[in-house]
Amino acid sequence: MAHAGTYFAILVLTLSLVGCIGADAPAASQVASPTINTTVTADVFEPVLVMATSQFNISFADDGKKIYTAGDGKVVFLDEEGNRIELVDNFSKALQKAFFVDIDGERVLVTLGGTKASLNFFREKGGEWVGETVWAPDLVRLRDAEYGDVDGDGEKEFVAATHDDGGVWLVKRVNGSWLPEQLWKENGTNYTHEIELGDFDGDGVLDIFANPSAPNVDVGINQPGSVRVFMFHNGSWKNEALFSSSLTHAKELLAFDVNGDNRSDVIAPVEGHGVKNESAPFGFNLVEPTQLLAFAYGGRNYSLGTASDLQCRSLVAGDVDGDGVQELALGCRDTGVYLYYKNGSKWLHKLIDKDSRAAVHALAFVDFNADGKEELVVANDNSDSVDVYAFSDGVSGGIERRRLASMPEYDWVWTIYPFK
Ligand SMILES: [Ca+2]
Ligand SMILES: [Ca+2]
Ligand SMILES: [Ca+2]
Ligand SMILES: [Ca+2]
Repeated sequence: MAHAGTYFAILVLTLSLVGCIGADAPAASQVASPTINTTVTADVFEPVLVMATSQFNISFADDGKKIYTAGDGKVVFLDEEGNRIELVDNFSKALQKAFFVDIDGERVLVTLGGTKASLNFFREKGGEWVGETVWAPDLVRLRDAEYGDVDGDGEKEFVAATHDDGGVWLVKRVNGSWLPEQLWKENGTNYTHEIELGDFDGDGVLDIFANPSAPNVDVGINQPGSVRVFMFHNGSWKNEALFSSSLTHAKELLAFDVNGDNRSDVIAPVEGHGVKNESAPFGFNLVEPTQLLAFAYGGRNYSLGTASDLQCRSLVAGDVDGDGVQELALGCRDTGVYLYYKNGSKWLHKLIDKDSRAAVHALAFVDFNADGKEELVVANDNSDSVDVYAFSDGVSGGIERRRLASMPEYDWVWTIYPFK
């Protein structure tokens, strides 16, 4: 990781956001001017995690009621001891995602704006970090994006989800500019929450999974939605609904080969339904639990089990015991974090921490000590911490939790990725 240390020594020096190319480039006054905060005291900072967060500033009304005001969006880099460097982006108040991609052999940090829709790149150039906003449509929230070749022309593109218009977009590079093309649009109030890429039909080209829904409503209240797959065949886009309901929806998707046929399926934690009851735990009587459903090519569907929670909005895959078979971790709002694992052909699950709580409950699998067994990183926004869970003896063995870092009160972590 010596290289990463160098990398961040440089990052601390300077960071400026310049240049805007492509369609819908923002006006100069909209360009971000990120600043750096650091708590790092060591000479070399070797990050292991990159997180996208949104910060809320709290004030109080005359009647004592808390008023939440969105502060700056932040990219937070953490090392193994919980030291951090923060990249503060005042362009968008809530960063929805921060992740690294390889563009022409260059490692680029990509961020998504959640209060002013924007797709931003950060690159190291001649010892300085330079930012570039490549797409800033006249929309509020860019909720998710993935990077891959979904039309089989040999060039990767971004596939983005917007809350506005329930949109699914391609942002393709044409003659050096990143140009948007809208693949899906719903009525102006609908949201698309998540993009995943996987080869659904097995033709060797990545396909797009997305989940448009009616706009967000209160916890436990019905919100219709669908899970769709978009496939590029013979020069044109086709899409179909794999799941559709007038009662419920899923905020999260994961591309994953559930049935082992080497085609990517898509897993959706379809949200539960509750009735408000102030004296019940978490304020609800659960009527329908969250269901972990998987959809495969050819109309085959699978149930991986349920979670006794209204909403579970983070799902990741990793190998906790190093046997080459991936397990799944699911972060739920009120009841904790669950591990789903295969036992023969059956999926079983267990609750690994009933006290971890968060609306987003961002998760990541990371192999901290490179022993082939992945640890689970959990953003517990309720206790303002980032925690690491190690599985000492496989899926049925003990679980050790350690607190990696404390987070500011009222910050939300939206995504966590390994730095590598
Ligand atoms: Ca392409
Ligand atoms: Ca395909
Ligand atoms: Ca499959
Ligand atoms: Ca495993």
